Amino acid sequence: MVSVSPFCCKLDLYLKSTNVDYEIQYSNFKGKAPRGTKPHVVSVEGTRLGDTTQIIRHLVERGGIDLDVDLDQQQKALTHGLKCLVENHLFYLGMHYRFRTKEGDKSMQQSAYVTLKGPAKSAAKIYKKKATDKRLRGVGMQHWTDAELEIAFKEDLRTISTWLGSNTYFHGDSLTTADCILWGVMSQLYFDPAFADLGFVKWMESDVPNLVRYAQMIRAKFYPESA
Ligand SMILES: N[C@@H](CCC(=O)N[C@@H](CS)C(=O)NCC(=O)O)C(=O)O
Repeated sequence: MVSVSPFCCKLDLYLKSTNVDYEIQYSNFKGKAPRGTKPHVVSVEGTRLGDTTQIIRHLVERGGIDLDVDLDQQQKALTHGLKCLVENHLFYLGMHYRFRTKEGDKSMQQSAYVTLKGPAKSAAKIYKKKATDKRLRGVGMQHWTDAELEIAFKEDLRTISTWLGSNTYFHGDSLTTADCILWGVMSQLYFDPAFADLGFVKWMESDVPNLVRYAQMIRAKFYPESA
């Protein structure tokens, strides 16, 4: 996958599907990120922009392709609902599994931390664990039990699966911003080995097979090199 960050994968699919000319630069640190989060972009004029929603809005306002131009009000409202669920709820549950479980830690060792060595690696792990605790505290999830976290995680995925139904893309036959949002999270939940080790991939295959089919379709179409 392009990144272990769902927001980076979301933005990557948006840029790829709207034919923006871009180059990815990886960093373990946030550097000069204007919103303090990854991803951020630097325009050809040197302007730095952060937050995927703001970046996409900025590009559309500057004449970029608006993937949502043909959506009606109800579909736009559903995209907003999906975004809130994915980015303000499911994302935190994913963070829990990635940074607060041994399966998540093992997967990070093999991917994101792979370029770090010795003290830098330990520092990154401690920082991530602390940052995750802080972010989960902010949304009231820090002290949820394992069972509560799992119920919430599965409920989110069942809801998205119901919305998706038998559609090819989230809103039907064409890719829209909703797909960038959904791919962002599915690129992690279905393809990161941590979620297979936690037993969630098996669960997805039996309980939300349309989401699995969807994730495989997006990967085959837009990321054939990793399929
Ligand atoms: N609303 C932001 C959220 C971005 C975000 O939370 N990114 C995470 C990485 S997935 C981040 O940078 N967390 C802070 C950190 O890693 O220190 C967006 O849409 O870009």
